[in-house]
Amino acid sequence: MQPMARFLITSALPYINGIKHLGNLAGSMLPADAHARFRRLQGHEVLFLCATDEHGTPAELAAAEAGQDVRAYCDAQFAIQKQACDGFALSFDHFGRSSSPQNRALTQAFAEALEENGLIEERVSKQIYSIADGRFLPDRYVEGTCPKCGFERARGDQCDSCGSLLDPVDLRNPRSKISGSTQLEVRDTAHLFLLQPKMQERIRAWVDRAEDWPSLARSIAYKWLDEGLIDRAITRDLSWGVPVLGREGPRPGFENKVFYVWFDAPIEYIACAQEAGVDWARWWRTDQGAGDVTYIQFMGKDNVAFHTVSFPVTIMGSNQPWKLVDRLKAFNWVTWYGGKFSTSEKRGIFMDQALDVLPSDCWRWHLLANAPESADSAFTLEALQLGVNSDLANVFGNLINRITRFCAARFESKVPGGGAPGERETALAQRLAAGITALTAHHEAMEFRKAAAELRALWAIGNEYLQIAAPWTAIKTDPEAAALGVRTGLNLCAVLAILSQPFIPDAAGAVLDGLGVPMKNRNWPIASDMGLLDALPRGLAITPPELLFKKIEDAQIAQWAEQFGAG
Ligand code: B3M
Ligand code: ZN
Repeated sequence: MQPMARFLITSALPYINGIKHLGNLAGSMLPADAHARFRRLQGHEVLFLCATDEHGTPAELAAAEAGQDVRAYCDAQFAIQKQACDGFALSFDHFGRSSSPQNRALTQAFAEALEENGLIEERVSKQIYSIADGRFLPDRYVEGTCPKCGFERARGDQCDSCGSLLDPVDLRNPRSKISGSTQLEVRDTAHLFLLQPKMQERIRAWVDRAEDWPSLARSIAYKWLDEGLIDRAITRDLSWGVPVLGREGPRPGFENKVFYVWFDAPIEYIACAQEAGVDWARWWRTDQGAGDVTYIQFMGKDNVAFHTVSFPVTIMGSNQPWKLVDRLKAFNWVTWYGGKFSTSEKRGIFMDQALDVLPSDCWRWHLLANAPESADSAFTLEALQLGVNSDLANVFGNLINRITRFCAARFESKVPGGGAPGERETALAQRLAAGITALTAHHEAMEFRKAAAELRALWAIGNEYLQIAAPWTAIKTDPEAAALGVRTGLNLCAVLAILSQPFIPDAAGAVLDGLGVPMKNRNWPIASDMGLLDALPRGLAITPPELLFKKIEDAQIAQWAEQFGAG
């Protein structure tokens, strides 16, 4: 057994506005969960954190649209998202909220440290002021005609029609998104700027050392460094967010401003550990024990720059001993029938809808086995059907079903004694050992597609073994051989269920319950353990699990295609 290590694992924080779609799930929370489960099964100490990302203009706008106070809106959305995460068996040690008091205090403390270190500067810039609303308007609160293409509902930050990045002062016929008023003028206003160029060399030296990062993450980080970091405004004209402090109370001139959402959101990774009520400094402060922690982050590729450059600027710029990310797993997109999943356009399948039509394990298996690792991955209902019907129902489910039912019918539901392992069992044990070695390596490398392929192959050897051992035939002539086949088959099912836990925890748990495997014996097996196929005590009573996976019928696919607008 390798010595116990400590893993801090975070998933990108889902935005609060609206329940997440399967693309969000597949590109951060779900693989992070599979990895956290794997590391726990190996016996390591894990702290797995996620939270809702609650600040920013989209949250304010969504609350306004729902006619709700923004805090009440966030409370309700948090409850909905938490329930969906529980439904997918995401095993967070804590699911927090970036609007927590802990994050507010920590964000303000980081800003103070950065300012003391000469990395924050107050600057005056020009911004649109709405006379009717009595306030400055952040980019997305201004709408108008795109100066490039003439689209009439372009947002201040970007035109949704031609994709141009815009500055709100460039819009023609600008109006306030809050009141619709066109009584706007350009006024001077102060913002805090983070002087990222001063940190450029330190960040580059750190990325140079980060040899463990996958190439997607490193190349994105270098792209930003090569283009040159820029001074970045880290405050916004909003009321919902972390207030900007001065020496005593609000910072003068910043009474109606808060920190930019991307400034406080990553700090929530730390605050979340504080919210969790654990000894958070042991995980986050290298002067208080976090030096031996391996910190792994999971995220979609659009988040990589914020995690490899912006957040490290905050952390390193504080000159305080915070833990930095060690390994970073970035994902491409899951696409939906040629387009993108989209929350704003309600395109695709959302987490709550998914659970209404299929158990979470079916989604988990399909999404992890097709994780968008080296390229975008196209989601189709037909591929979902195939994965569930052939991998889960025909191969894994069928194996468990056949052997446990046969044991119930012919061996009084008890693990039989009798019969001595021969060549067939030795060959099986060797194949199993090789499979465990490969599967472990894929999990350690966070290669989810490869891990799924290896697991699928191991399920298949179970059926192959039973095909040859054929205890249902042997029982007529050679009860000892039948007993051996059943015992080996049951043990194999137990090992396979243990190995399946990171992917399909519910079904794996049901199998292990049925086989009477106590919790303490569900840990990740050691490949060289030659006793794996004879671990269940002889005479142990088993209960065949209920049907593990129901096949998906063509009619259901047709119905879901209609319901979710597929094709
Ligand atoms: N809220 C999620 C996204 O871009 C964004 C991640 C924050 S991680 C600190 O999908
Ligand atoms: Zn345009």
